[in-house]
Amino acid sequence: MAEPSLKASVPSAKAAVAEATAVLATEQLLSMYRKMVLIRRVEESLLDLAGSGKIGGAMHTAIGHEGAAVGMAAALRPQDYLTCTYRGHHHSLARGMDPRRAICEVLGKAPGFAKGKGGSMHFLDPSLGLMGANGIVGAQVPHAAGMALAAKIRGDDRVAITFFGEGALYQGLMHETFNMAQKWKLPVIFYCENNRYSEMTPISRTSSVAEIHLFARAYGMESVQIDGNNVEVVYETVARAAARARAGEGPTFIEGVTYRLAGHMANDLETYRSAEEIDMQRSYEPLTQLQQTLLGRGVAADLLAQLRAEVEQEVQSAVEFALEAPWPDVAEAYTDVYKV
Ligand SMILES: Cc1ncc(C[n+]2csc(CCOP(=O)(O)OP(=O)(O)O)c2C)c(N)n1
Repeated sequence: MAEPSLKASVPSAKAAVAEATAVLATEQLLSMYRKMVLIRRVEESLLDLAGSGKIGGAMHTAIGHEGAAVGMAAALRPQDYLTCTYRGHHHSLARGMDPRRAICEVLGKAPGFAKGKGGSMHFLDPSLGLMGANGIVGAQVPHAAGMALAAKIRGDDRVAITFFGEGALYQGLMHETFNMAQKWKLPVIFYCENNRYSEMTPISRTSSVAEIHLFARAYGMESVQIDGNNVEVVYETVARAAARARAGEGPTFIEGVTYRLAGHMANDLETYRSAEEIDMQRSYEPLTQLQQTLLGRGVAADLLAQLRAEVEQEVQSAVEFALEAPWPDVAEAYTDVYKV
């Protein structure tokens, strides 16, 4: 089976959201670009730290997925719920997590948002609507549906969005969730970041359908495949899905086709794909696409370079802060721990 081509998906995505929101102002796009550069540089720095042995445990980056996170954050309200996978740094940073506290958390340092006890795979901050990343493939999806059910019962017009990879679609609990979410018309958005690999296995070897958003149609759910690397398309599609959810029209399944430019996890040897394949994807990746859009709108290349330099400084100082930050007190091992 052929893998979905990012290029081929673009026209259908544009058509699918034709009636959606107004075109984003250049100022908004610049602020999205800044966020995407920030996420990219934080994750590249984390990979460097992992390479030098400073990070314990597994760490998954989302380099190449920034369009999904930043488009989502711009389209939703700050109080809307979000759940995601172990690959969740980008969603959290896009929703406004302080990079210093994020890096501290990954390093296991005390100023981390979970006092360094959650680490890379358990990002959360309820004050930002981040209700938890999850290391169990698919587990965060019914959680989001539950939050959507709670919002519906309370009648407070909050929406829940949940991110997952295409590999999660073969878990039974996903399908149980899709069925009930559609039946109960829950205000939830199912966003699949289809990066075309589940760990080291390409989608051509795992999926029985070429366009995986079609799984949702079996439950009568509205679904669409989009270019997940185009932040404007992501923004428009999520905004439209959120408007449907708030209007009581139920869930939407979005398949955002993307590509993971780094390994499945830090120190992945990447023996399962070629350097040519990765290089070919660089012309479609989210930062390249948005940069082209901004230059096309007459934004000066110097302004973009200045913005990148500012972000560089911010990330470097966040890394220094985290490296110098204290470790948690030993007594912390006994706090926030529950037994049943
Ligand atoms: C229930 C469960 N089974 C297996 C694993 C091991 N595992 C971790 S990541 C992963 C691949 C998931 O691929 P995908 O859903 O496409 O997400 P991606 O990692 O590409 O973002 C697997 C099988 C797990 N964490 N949980």
